[in-house]
Amino acid sequence: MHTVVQQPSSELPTAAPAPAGSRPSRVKSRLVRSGLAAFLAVGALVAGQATGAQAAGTEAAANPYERGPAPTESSIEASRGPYAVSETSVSSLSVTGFGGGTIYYPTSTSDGTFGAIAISPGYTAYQSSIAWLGPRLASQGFVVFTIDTNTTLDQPASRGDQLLAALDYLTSRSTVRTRIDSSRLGVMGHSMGGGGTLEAAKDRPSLQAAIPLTGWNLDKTWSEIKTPTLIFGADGDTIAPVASHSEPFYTSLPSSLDKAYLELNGATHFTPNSSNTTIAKYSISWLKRFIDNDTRYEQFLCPLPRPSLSIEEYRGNCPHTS
Ligand code: 856
Repeated sequence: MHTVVQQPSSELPTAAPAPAGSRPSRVKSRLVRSGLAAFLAVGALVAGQATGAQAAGTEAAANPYERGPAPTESSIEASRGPYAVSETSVSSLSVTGFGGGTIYYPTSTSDGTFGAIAISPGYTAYQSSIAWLGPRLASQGFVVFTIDTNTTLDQPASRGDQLLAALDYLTSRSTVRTRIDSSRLGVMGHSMGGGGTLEAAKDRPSLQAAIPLTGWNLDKTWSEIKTPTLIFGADGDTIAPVASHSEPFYTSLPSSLDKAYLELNGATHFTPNSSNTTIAKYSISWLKRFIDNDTRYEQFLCPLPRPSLSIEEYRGNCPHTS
């Protein structure tokens, strides 16, 4: 059973899409070359001269992908963010390449387009097992697609393909496609879905963020990945022990890549199956930083979080400021 809280209207206005092929991490350099940037720079110059508040030519370009108010520790720990969320169910009978799912999205069309994320459940599991992430992340300003897989026994490589098929459906055919910036996409998944998250990132380097949650994969080497990746492990995981899964995954990622490893304290393989403030807080920060290029969230990622009641260990190389 599904509830359509609100169907989006395709007639409602949306913001102009991002320039084709643009990547948030390269926003500044691209803008500098563009006519739009020249216009903005002249505007900034004139404004600076008029007010005397800004030296000529030094105004930074605003981030066109920033959504929502400035974050605080409590805003990223809260059970809901600033955006009201609607949802719509996608039948498995209406799609190919994955098993359908539920799309959670900000109800408002006043803030332009949003980045989007597909999330896969684990072996033998359904979208219900990761459903808490739908409204939790969408309310912060993302379109979130929690999917079912074709069969619950599908392996990580297949789950990776299915995450990509779900993103393609989301951006090309779904009822919310006009609300999405198709250049700003990410993937997440639990267990074998986390293994699939790594597979998807390897196969599609244009993805802007990847987050495996207690990921499971027989392949331990991911040096080909170009996508900023945050790996969650759990200290008490006996199904995907960190020593043979999340830790080697993290270590194998290139040191030149924006990457991080967060080992949850007092946690099990199934901790990502219920609402978890630590998973939400750092996932939101990572998605905002790399899908929205929103450096306001860097404060939660750098300096690296210290061990705490919820964090057994954190490793990372800190986002390189654009
Ligand atoms: C929830 C992944 C040999 O591999 C396993 O036993 C195994 C078991 C479960 C999962 C998984 O995805 O669990 C998530 O169903 C591997």
